[in-house]
Amino acid sequence: MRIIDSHTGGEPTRVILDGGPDLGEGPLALRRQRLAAAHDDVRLATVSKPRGVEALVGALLCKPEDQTCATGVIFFNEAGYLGMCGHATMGLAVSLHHLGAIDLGCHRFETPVGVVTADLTSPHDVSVKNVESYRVRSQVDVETAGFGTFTGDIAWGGNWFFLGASAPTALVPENIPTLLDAARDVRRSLARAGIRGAEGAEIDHVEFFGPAQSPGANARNFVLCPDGTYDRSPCGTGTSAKLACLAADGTLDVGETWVQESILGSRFETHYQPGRRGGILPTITGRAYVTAEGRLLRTPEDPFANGIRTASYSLPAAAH
Ligand code: PYC
Repeated sequence: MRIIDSHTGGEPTRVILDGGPDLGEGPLALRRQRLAAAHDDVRLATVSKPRGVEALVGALLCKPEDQTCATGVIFFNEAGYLGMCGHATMGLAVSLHHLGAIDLGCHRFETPVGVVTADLTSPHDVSVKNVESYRVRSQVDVETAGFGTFTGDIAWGGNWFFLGASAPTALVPENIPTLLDAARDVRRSLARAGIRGAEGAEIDHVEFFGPAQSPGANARNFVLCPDGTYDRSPCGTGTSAKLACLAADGTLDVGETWVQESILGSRFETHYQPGRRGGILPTITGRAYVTAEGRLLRTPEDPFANGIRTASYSLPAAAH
């Protein structure tokens, strides 16, 4: 499989350009199901060890159903499949431009949860107009086994998030191990308590917030991803969910800028417009850089040809 790697605010993306499985025709959500059912080895071979790096998000290009889109794309990580992925959409746009496949300007990408737009304003700068984002519950108490009770909101930004009002410790890189433990505890506790997103969807991302540490930023976050690792970027879908909560609380106006800082200090600049179904349409702007081009090889005799399955991301099943 021919691949191109990039990072967005420190968070890696690997785009599969060709050599992936034929998923046939139909909606991207259906083709994502076919990928999961019949070709899950492709996901693991791409993002897990020995070829992948921690936190890597894979992006499989597919023919779009909507002919106005530059491409269709299915995002995944070591734990499974994502709905949308903000940082990876930026990585995808920058990578396709690097390869000469798209020009600077606006491009539509079809994802399993809807069409998003990437406006490439330089070879590295991208503004993503995400799918409609909304909050379903506010001020939900989650009692954890090891970190007390967290109060937070539940919102959709292309994936499902629990957005904790406060963090268990300061949001600095030295505290990442504690933040991971606490966020995993919240995720397990949400599952155990049966707290879910719309239509019973699992909440597989947990986000903590704290004060910003760089001038001009509004807040810093820490985001636990479904693979049990943390997002090095401020998380495009997580920031979309955050904007939906701020909008629902009436604390951020239409068009007003919100600068979200990640645990590493990388930043997304954002704003929103009203959505059609009562939610908001977020625009998330960040920078991505290409890091490698290559081919992934699978040798039939290699016992790890399809990646190494680790248990680190089977979080909801873990018991205390
Ligand atoms: O940027 O939306 C995002 C994202 C989701 C998981 C990792 N990054």
